[in-house]
Formats: sequence, structure tokens, C-alpha cells
Amino acid sequence: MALTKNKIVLDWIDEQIALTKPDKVVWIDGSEEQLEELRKEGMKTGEMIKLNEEILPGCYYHRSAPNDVARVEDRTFICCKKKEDAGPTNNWMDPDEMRALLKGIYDGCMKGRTMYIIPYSMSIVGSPFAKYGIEITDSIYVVLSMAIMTRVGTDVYDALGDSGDFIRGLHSKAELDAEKRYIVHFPEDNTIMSVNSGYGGNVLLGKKCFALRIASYLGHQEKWMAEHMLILGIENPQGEIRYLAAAFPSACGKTNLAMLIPPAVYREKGWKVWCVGDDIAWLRVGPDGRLWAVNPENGFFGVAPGTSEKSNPNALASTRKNSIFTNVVLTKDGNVWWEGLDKNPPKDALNWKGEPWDPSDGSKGAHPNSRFTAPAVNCPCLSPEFNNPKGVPISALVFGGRRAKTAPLVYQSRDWDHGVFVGSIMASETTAAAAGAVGVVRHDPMAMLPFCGYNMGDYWQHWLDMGKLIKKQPKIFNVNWFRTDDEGNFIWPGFGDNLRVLEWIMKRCYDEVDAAETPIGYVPKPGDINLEGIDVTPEVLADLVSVDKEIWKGEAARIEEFYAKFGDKLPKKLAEELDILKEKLN
Ligand code: OXD
Ligand code: MN
Repeated sequence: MALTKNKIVLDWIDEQIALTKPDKVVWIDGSEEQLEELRKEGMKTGEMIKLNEEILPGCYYHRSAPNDVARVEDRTFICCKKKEDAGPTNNWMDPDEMRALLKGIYDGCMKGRTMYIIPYSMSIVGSPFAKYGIEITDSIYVVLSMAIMTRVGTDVYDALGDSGDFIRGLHSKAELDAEKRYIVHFPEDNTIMSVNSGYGGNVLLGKKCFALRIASYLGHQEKWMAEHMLILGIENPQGEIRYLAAAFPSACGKTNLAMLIPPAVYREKGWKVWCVGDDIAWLRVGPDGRLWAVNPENGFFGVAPGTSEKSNPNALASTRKNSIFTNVVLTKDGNVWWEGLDKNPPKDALNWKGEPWDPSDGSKGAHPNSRFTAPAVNCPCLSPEFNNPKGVPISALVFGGRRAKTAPLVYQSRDWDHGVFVGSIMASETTAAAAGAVGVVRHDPMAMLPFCGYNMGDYWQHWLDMGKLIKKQPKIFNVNWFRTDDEGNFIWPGFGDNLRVLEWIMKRCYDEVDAAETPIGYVPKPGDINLEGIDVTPEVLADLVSVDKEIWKGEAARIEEFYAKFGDKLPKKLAEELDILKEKLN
């Protein structure tokens, strides 16, 4: 029975039923009883495997098809009326043409299947940040994962009333045909259509599709920002908590930074880190003129490989109950394993494809982009502000990438506009989170290259414009944990020790420490980053924050080439910033 009388919702759903022709329609109400029924149903169909209740209570295992294990950027489209509004970094097709093409693919795709209708909210229902969505899907995995990642429930219909202000999402696994896989956004119609995939990043429509691509478009219209950023609070020994939001490309350690455990010398003094979010931040100017952030999600969709008791105990703890694991190793006793969890790969286990796996044959047991979907409430360092509808005030915005040489450990922009420039020139080595080559350096402005729902040039201008609306602007920084020595080893220890860098960042925000000027911005002075208890000498640190003018001249040339793609859409201010950089390098 329909759970709403909203005519706009009902009409839209009727249209999708007529198109996809399911055998049965189930309205999801978000109740535990209904979800439990679906888990049972998923076990019958094989979509879900129950894990060992003693080891991993309430946890399930799911495999996606071997050809369907990552986001597909080449099949992801922004379909707005004018091509130039999608810009040079997005795939575009005329919306009518795309709708016609998709109609053929969706026609009858749910015959013999059940359609699930999921009402969900990004951010807290009724809060000033909240935006609502309805996802239609034929996948139980999607329903169960959306119930972890977002706030699913009938209160969404109450909040909507008879309004049509919701994001329409239609997902079908269809035949999982990679040739007919499309992840399509119609920002001008608040619509997302995803077909022929079952991989989380392509099908949990609240996440990348809504909370970044559609939301970035809405933020541009409505004067707020949707960013690919973690949010964390740093509590100092005086008990004061200062917040930052940080953008890193996919699989570059956002979850690790967001859940950082301070090194022993900091812990002893009373430092703590609180996680507000690990992937997405929605940012608005508050009545006090500061920038306020919420994490619109309700769970973590983290990369499993490399997550361990050592690298990220908080993330691991988050996965110990009521979580879903995808494409990891499944052990005989109903446990999970992945590369980097520990040094004891299990015997007689199944690999991510479901095949018997022999760890000694050199093959990977878990897919490099295998994931966990874990409820945020499980996280031991979850911020007490996580459910605060007002969000948290942001003192610093941090950009970062994976760069072996160019970027120093940390530098601060000279001002907001220069900070926008710093974000716009971000580049990083690619990772397994998206299909395609791994380890290739590509420009990934603000870590939003695959997620910006409109022309990136307009997006940069929006950043510049937002700077004018924020009376008390956060300071903007860039970090790089990944500089390597001549043998390719990381020089900076990373993980918990990154707090040493965050401490300097916060001190800069509150005028508590000086800095040295370089052609690219301000870097720490020797002695201003606390090296107590680590094996990094002041000389090594000096090297880590050094700026090699010759390397940067090459970088400036690459930026110029990248900027050229944007033609008239490149904000003048950013062209000026590039000129300033070039001057300073001479
Ligand atoms: C993610 C991604 O899943 O960025 O967060 O790919
Ligand atoms: Mn991400």
C-alpha cells in the first residue's frame, strides 16, 4: 500500500512502474521488521550471505558482478539542456536523447522482480540542511545499504507534504550489462537514473549521485556548497574543539584521517579527534557569518583493503556489527578478510569472485576496491555533534592529493581566492575507486572531478563568490602525506601522526604560529611542527616542506594546459592567480 498521498510522488512512481513493469511493488518504511524480512529474502535469492553472528553480529556479505566493482566515470553523464553547462570534465548528452535511450534499456527491466521504493533524507529530516530523495530499485542490497548510509523512513513523506521538492532516483540492475551501464544525472529535473550496475558507488543514489553531483548543482543555485570532504573536530588539552573539512580524491585516506587516533604523546596530553564525516560535506554560511558543515550521510562506505587495527582501528570497529561487506574474502566460518587486515590470510576461503582462494598463489583475495558499509553510530570517535542539525563551524578547509614529489607536506594559501586556486590545481595519482588505470597523475580539482554536477569553471566561480558571502572565512590549506624518497618510500609516517600537521593548521587559523613564505604559499617554519616521538628529523621535515621551483614551473605549465580546457568559463581571478604563481617562480 502506498505510504504517501503526495500526488507528485505517486504520479512519478506510476510512471516508473509503467516503464519497468515489476511483478510486485514494496514501499520501504525503514522499520527494523521490514529490513529483517528483506535480509531473509536476500539470503534466499543469494544476494546477501549472513556472516557469523558470534563474530560479526548483524553483518552480511554481498558480491557484485566481476565486471561491476567500481564507479564507471566514462559511463556517468550530466544531462542538462546546454552542453556547456556540463563543461569539459563531464560526459554530456542531450536530455531528450538520453531519456529515449534509457527508456529502451529500462523498458520491462523489472519483469519477474520486485520494485522497492525507498524514501530517504540526506542530513537530518527537518533540518535546514536536509534534502529528500526517493530511490526506486530492484536490489535488496541497495535497500539494505541505503538504510545504513542514509536516513530512511516515512518521516521523509511527512516532511515533504505535498511538495515535489525531492530527488527522483531510478535504479535497476537490469542485466548488469557493462555495455548498457549508465549513471545519468538530469540536474535541471532533480532526477538520477542508474542502470545495469550493482556496485555501491553507482547505485546508492543518495551518495555520489545526489549528495555530490545533484547537490553541487543545487548548491550553485541556492548559494551553498556540496563537497567531497571529510569533517573532523580536533579537541585540544583545554577541551576546545576546532573543526576542519578536507577534500582528497577517492581512496586517498579520507576515512583514515577522519577517524585518526592521536599519537601517544598527544593522547597523553588529552588531544582527541572526533569524526563528523568521512566523505561528503554540505556547507552553508551561518547567521554568525561563519561556514557551517554537516555530513549528509548516516554511514561509511569505506575501502576495506588496508583497513586494520593499526591503520584505522575506529573504522574497523565501525564494521563489527550491522554492516555489509562487498567483494572481500569470505572465510569458511563466516568471517571476512582483506589484504592489509593482518598478516594471516585465511585458508579454505573464497575470494571476491566466490572462487576457492589460495593465498600463496599471489592473487588478491579481496578486490582492491572492496568495501564495507557501516552505520556511523558504530564509530567509537563519532562526534557528539554528528546529529546536530546546525552542523559544526569550520575553521580550516584542506585540500590534498597523492603526489610523489611536487606538493609539500603542508602549505597555506595567502587568502580565500588563492585558496580556491590551490583547490583548482589539485592533482593526484588515480586509485582503484574508479574503473581504469591506477597510479596516473590527473587533475582533480577540489577532489570533485568525477562529482561536479555542472561546469567546473562555474563551480570555481561559485567558490570565489561564496568567499564573499562568508564573513569569517576559513583558512585554506593543501597537504600531501605521500611524498616519496628516491627509493619510492613514503617519507612522512602519516596516519595518526598527521595530527601534527593538523595542529599547525589549526594554530595558523587562530594566529598562534608564524609561517615562512614560498612562491606557492606559507609553509611551517622549522620547529613549528611537533616531531616529539617520531623518527623524522628537522632536516627531513625541512625537505618535506621545501618547494622546488623547477618542478613547480613544470606544474604551472600543466595547470595552464588544464585551465585552457575551460575557455571563457575559467574565472579571471584564477587566471590571475596562475600569473602570480608564474611570477613568483621566476
Ligand atoms: C567513494 C569514492 O566511494 O570516492 O567515496 O569513490
Ligand atoms: Mn568519496
